[in-house]
Amino acid sequence: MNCRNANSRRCRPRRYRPRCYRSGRGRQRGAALIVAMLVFALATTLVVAMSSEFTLFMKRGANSFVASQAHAYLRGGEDLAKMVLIQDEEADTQANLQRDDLSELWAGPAVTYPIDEGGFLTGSIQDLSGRLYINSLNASRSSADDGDGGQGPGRGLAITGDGVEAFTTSQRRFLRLLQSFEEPQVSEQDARLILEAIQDWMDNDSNPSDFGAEDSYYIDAEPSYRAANRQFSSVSELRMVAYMTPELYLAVEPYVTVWGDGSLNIQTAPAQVLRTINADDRLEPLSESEGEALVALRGEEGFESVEAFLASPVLANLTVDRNLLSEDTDYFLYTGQVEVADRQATLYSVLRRQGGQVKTLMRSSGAF
Ligand SMILES: [Ca+2]
Ligand SMILES: [Ca+2]
Repeated sequence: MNCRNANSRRCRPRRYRPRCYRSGRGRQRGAALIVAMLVFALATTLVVAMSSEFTLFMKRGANSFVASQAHAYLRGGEDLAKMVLIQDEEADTQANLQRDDLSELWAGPAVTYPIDEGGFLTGSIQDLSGRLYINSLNASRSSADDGDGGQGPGRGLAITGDGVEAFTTSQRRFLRLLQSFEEPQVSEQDARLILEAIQDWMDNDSNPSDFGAEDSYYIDAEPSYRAANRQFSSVSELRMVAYMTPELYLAVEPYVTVWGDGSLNIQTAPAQVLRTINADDRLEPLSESEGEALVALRGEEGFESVEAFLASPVLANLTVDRNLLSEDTDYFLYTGQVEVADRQATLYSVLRRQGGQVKTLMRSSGAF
């Protein structure tokens, strides 16, 4: 190069350029990479979130479908139970004998049906009149023992310390049931307290009886609550009543009901309930062996009649109130269980049979 003119542009020394200035393109490429990574991360997050949402949506849909399918099977089982009960009523009418005992088809063991999708449907029927009806426990003697099933408006008596005659037939049977368990053991005095608390729970005032319990008692509970001041709508309400321990509730629950008219079907009642039928002047239950003897005497075919039941060796020498004893029923419990897609569901249906029809009074997957 000819550099005769030092000022010539060509002859000027090159300017020093900072190194970082020289790598400007590299910086831009780095920034672009970071942006690309951010976009990728964002997109990945969105895809994962959408995938989770979609999976959740699919699971919800599948759960809803399986639940609907399970419910449809259970309702089908309930319809089948109604058909069986209507057939029984027709057979009773033809035989001119209104009677419901454990030899009849409806009372048979649970039948299990396989279902197409895999899994099963099973169902059974129980007589709710084989249990003690607790919604008559609030009735006074004047309204309960005149044959109205204890559903009169009368307030129960203040009973703690009263004699046996103060109690209605239903109340005596309930007091005996409370005392009939090997575990937990309940004394007659404690049984009276529980009965009194039940009466306060059901009556329409907030004035506690001598040993009962009203709002003033339950307000101290954690969380606090109030007495219902109405009849029980579910046996599970008993858990809320004063002095009813969880252990005693579990013992009592299989033998009581809120459905019925107060009559007790001697043909279907289990031994524990039959033990509540004792001499009128006794508040203690029959012994365990006496209860088992009554079940053995009943056999598969049942007692010939209520009179034959009262004349049985266990009861023959006792004065027992014939009132509220029956050998037929209008109230049944259908229990259905189904398994679909490895998921199980249960349905309890309270059924009332009357005049050639069976109506569903309540459906529940839990307490009834
Ligand atoms: Ca029948
Ligand atoms: Ca009350």
